[in-house]
Amino acid sequence: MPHKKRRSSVTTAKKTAKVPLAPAKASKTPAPSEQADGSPKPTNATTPTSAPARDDSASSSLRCYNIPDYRLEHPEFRIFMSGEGSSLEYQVEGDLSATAPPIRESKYLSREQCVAIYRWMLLNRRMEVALENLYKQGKVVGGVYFGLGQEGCSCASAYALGPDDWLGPMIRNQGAMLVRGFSARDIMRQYMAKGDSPTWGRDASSHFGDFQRRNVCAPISMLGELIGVMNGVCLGARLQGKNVAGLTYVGDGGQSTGVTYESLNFAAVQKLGLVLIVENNLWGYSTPADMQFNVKDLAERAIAYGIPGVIVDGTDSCQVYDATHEACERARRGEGPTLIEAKMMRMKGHAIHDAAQYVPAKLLEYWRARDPIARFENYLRNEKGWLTAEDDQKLIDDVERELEADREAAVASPMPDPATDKTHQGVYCDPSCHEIKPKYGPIVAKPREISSSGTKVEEAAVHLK
Ligand SMILES: Cc1ncc(C[n+]2csc(CCOP(=O)(O)OP(=O)(O)O)c2C)c(N)n1
Ligand SMILES: [Mg+2]
Repeated sequence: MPHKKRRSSVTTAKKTAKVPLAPAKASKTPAPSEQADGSPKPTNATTPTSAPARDDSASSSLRCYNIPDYRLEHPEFRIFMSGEGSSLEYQVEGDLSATAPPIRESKYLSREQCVAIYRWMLLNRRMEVALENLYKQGKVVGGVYFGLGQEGCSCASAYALGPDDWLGPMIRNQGAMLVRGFSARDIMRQYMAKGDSPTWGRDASSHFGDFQRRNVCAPISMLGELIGVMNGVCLGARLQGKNVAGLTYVGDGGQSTGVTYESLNFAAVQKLGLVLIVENNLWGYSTPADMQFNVKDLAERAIAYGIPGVIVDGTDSCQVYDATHEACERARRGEGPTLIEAKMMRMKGHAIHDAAQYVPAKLLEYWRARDPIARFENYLRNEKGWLTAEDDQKLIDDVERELEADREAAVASPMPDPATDKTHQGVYCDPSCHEIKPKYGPIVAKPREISSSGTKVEEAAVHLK
C-alpha cells in the first residue's frame, strides 16, 4: 500500500503543476514575477531529484509541486510581537517602500465588464460607509463587518459566476452579495433588522441567502462550515446531472479549522466544483497571519489535498476574476475543486467595535497604496483609457444616488411586528414553508470514471439507494 500511495501522489503532483492558468496576454515584457516564457514563477517549489547530489532511493522519491503566482509583486515582510506587559505591540519588519504594481491585464474581461466590476466595487465601499454611519446613528442592531480593501476580491470573484453557479459568501463578502443580485437596500435593512429585510428581522447581521432565485447560501459564522455546505450544493447538482461551480471563501484564520480540511478533502476526492477563495488578509481578529500558520503561502495547502492551488493579488480585480473564472470553468467541466489564495489586507478592525490599534501603521500605509478601487480606477482611466474623467464622475454620482435612495428606503422600513406579521412567524422552516425540490432535474446517479489507480469510484447516490 505505501507504494501505491506514493504513485498516486506523483500523479497528483503532475496534475497540480498543470493548472490551466496562463499569464495575461498583454504582458509582453516579463514582469518580475514571470519567467522568460511569460508563465508565472512558481513559488516554494520542492525541488525534485533532477540533479541530485546523491542518487539514492530517498532522493529519487522527491517530488516537485508548482503553485502558479499571478501577482506582479512579492512583498516580503513579517509581523512579530515585541515588548512585554503593557508595552507589548506588533511590529512589522521588511521592505515596505515599493510602489504599488500595475493591474495585471485580464485574459477575459472586456471594457464593459471591467467598468461593471468597478461599479460594484464602488457600491460595495459606499454601502459600507453608509452602514458605518447608520451604526453611529444607533440604527443598526448588532455589529457591522467591513470588507474595506477586499472589494476587488469579493466583487470580481462573484462576477465570474454563471447563472447556474452558487455563491456562499462570508461576512466580508457583501460586495459578492451585491453582484449576485441583492440590493444595498436589502443589506442595510438586514443590518437594521427591519421587518421587510431578507430575514424579516429575525437576524440582525449578514446571515441570509436565497436558494430559490439567486443561488446564494447564507454565510455561516462557524469558520469553514460553509465549505461543506457548498460541497453539498455541488454534489446535489451533479446528482441532478449538472456540474456547477460553488464559490465560497474562508479567511487565513478560518482555513486552519478542522472542517476546512475535511471539506476540502471531500471535495477533492469527489471532484466537486468547489471554488474556494482563501482570503489572506493578514489578520484573524488580532492575530497576525505570521502567528497563525507556518507555510509561506496558504495556496501551498492545495498540494496536500491533491487539487490545483493558485495565488493572486486580492487587490487586483483582473487577477481575481481570471483565476476564479478558470476555476469555475474547471468546476463546470466536472474536474474538481480549486483553491485560490487572494493576498490582501483587512483595512479595518474585525468589526465595527474593533479599532484595530494593534495593526502597525506602516502596514496600513503600505496596503492603502494598494487600494483595489483607486488602482482599478487608475487602470481604467489612465492605463486603458476606457473611462473618461467625466464618465467616471457620472458613474460615481450614479452610485451615490442609488445608494442614497436605498439608504432612505431602508431607514423608512418598519421594524418587525410579531403581533401583526402572520406570514413570518417562525425562525425555522417547517414542511409548509416551502417546497424542497431538485433544481436542475430529476436525480440521476451515474458511475464515475475509473480512477488512475484502477479503483472504480461511484456516486454517493448509488450508496444511498
Ligand atoms: C470555528 C470558529 N472558531 C472561532 C470563531 C470566532 N471568530 C470569528 S471571526 C474570527 C477570525 C477570523 O479570521 P479569518 O478567518 O482570517 O477571517 P477575517 O475575519 O480576517 O476575514 C474568529 C476567530 C468562529 N466564528 N468559528
Ligand atoms: Mg483574516
